[in-house]
Amino acid sequence: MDSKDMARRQLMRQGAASLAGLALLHSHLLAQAFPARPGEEVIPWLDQPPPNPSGGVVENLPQWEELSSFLTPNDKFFRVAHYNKPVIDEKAWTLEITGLVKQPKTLTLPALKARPRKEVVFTLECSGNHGFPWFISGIGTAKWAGTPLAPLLKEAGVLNRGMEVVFVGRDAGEEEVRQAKMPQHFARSMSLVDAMNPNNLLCYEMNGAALPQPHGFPVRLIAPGWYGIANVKWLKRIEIWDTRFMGPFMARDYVTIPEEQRNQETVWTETSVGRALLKSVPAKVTSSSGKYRIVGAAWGPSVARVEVQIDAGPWVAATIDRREQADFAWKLWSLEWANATPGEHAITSRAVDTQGNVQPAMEDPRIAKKRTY
Ligand SMILES: Nc1nc2c(c(=O)[nH]1)N[C@H]1C(S)=C(S)[C@@H](COP(=O)(O)O)O[C@H]1N2
Ligand SMILES: [Mo]
Repeated sequence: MDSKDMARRQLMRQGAASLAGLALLHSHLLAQAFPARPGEEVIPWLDQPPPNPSGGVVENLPQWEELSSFLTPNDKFFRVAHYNKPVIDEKAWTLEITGLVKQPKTLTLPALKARPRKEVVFTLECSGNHGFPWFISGIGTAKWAGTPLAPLLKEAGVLNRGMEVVFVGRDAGEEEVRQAKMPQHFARSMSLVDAMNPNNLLCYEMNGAALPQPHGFPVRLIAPGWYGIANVKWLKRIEIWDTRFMGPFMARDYVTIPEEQRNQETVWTETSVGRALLKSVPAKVTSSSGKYRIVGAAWGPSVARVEVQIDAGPWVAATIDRREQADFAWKLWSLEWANATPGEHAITSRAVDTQGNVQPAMEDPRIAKKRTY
């Protein structure tokens, strides 16, 4: 992909008159304190992404310039659906827990809601985000609520040989494997150990509202720390298996293949998309009474700090907003841009984790040599 997607170009012109000519986005958002401030103007990026060509698979991508709150409102949250988008009658809906269990279960929505409730603030990113020039905002943060998965699996009594937990959605499409065509439900799996993680929720609420239909109504898996693909929507069945599950979203479409040099040898390793990685973006530049500010987000495991580079200048530490934080949520950051000059500028951010690992640049072989997005 193009490095411009990370180093956003930014046009600045001298004087309030010409600034007024630039688009002012969503002025109703300006009332909020952070990351938007009263009276400030948002200066749109020059390198806007091209139109979304995905034909309804990826929908509702926000513009980064709209970022104005720690939680993403439901109607601004991106959506991905690979098959159909089932509209499910909650009264007829049940969730089955089946396969290698002593006590198979069939749960209704009221039965799930009667169980202990837990909330998690989790930033959900599609692993394809930043894999295409048009796909740079496939990420959002919500407060998800539901009931923990692990106690239900315990009650069902997973048999000793059970090692894989397969989450099956109600949505389905036709798949072809070696000339054999078959309808398949959307499905993803996790090892039993990963599935038993106490953070995983059978989620029925998003930001205080019933889980919206496009996000998986009535119930989806929320697996904090995992890429979007693991968070199966429109849940229908949970199956316990004694072999690895190899569906298309495990072993075909959502795989990562980096090319590595090991001594004199070139090696390609293929793994299934799993846990979120360290990333950041500059989201927007604002101006207020002649002062410029850069606001962005950083996410992935244990972000410690964020640094920003303007054009070819030095890397400067941004300030992380510590008011709203959660283990599995993005961190919002900002940087006052002193001595901003008129003209076009490139702004790049990088996150650094608590171990000192630095988010790789687009030119880094770890990114540049990936054979998949
Ligand atoms: N049943 C089902 N679940 C699914 C998908 C899907 O197509 N069907 N898409 C996955 C992908 S690729 C992503 S990125 C997330 C997106 O979640 P959202 O639509 O709530 O943003 O849902 C995941 N869960
Ligand atoms: Mo995704």
